Amino acid sequence: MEDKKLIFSGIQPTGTFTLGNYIGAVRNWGPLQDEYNCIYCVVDMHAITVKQDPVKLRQNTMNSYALLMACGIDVEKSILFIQSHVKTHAELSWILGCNTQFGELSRMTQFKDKSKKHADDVNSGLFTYPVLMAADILAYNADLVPVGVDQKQHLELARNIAQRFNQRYGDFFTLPEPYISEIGAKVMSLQDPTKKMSKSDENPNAVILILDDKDTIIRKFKRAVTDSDAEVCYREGKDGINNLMTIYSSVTGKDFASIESEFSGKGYGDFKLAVGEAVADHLEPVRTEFARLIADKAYLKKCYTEGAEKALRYSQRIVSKVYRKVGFVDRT
Ligand code: ATP
Ligand code: LTN
Repeated sequence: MEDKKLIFSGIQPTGTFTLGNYIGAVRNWGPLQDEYNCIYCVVDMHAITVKQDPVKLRQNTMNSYALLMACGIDVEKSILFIQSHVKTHAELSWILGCNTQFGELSRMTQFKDKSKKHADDVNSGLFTYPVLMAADILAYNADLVPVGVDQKQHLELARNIAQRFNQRYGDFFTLPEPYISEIGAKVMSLQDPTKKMSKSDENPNAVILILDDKDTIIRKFKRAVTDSDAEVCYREGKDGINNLMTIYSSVTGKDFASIESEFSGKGYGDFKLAVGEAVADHLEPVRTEFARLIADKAYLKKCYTEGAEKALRYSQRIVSKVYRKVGFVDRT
């Protein structure tokens, strides 16, 4: 790999990607490939921190892999792989876990939220989830991690773990920086615009899936919760409209001022329809490319096998050095 900064990011195969995953994270990953060395990963090991049906998990993992490619990740330019194929992540996770405090993990808001939501299964994997995430990143000594704003706290923890390791064993890990887009870092639910749009939302109308067809997308936007005045403008308290404006801006490239003038004197109905059409048109090529890729399982397999080999080769060098640093005896 050339001497460029290294990007690492991952996404869980917990379902089809939402418009939030797309705008906040995945759509930004493709354009980074020319400027940086990029490593991207479908984090199936993270997904099993909440109950998964094995058949669906396997399907969702394949779909997620193909979706990342359909969203512009080029396996010739980047390393794209499935987390469970690369054993170094779990190995490093154990060592990092021994350098992470119980108190630090207890403060993670995602853990608090998810343990409330899955109260019947507050397993230790859910608790140590951020340690595995730190291992994903540090196994490659990544410089930058493009994510939505909800992952910022996990990244700060990854930096703290790296820093602690460096203090204890001597400077080794790069401290990773979050890379968060200015617009669309938190796309909100269409049914409750104070809540993040999430793959695991039970209400299908709250979420746009990037494989939804045009009619579905338009119907969901038409039903989006807004407010009782009728002015399309970005203002505090207008969470629903602010969210729609953010979405519209990020798929059309128009700024808020031009969106406001485009819809001045028009009602919310016209605006919602325009947002729905713009999103559906924007996602059309992703849907088409996904259908092509998912039909070619042999090609996908070749891609993820090669991706895993490259990722293992890369991370093995780093994790072997970590083993030596902590005092494990060389096997050979
Ligand atoms: P789940 O509901 O299963 O927790 P999720 O929809 O939150 O899943 P993740 O796989 O946890 O998705 O996240 C993948 C990436 O998408 C992360 O970088 C995350 O920050 C980003 N992301 C998730 N939801 C949003 C959102 N609503 N707006 C912006 N970015 C988001
Ligand atoms: N926790 C992340 C997914 C994730 C990730 C990573 C993101 C797992 N490992 C490493 C960036 C870097 C989430 O999106 N929920």
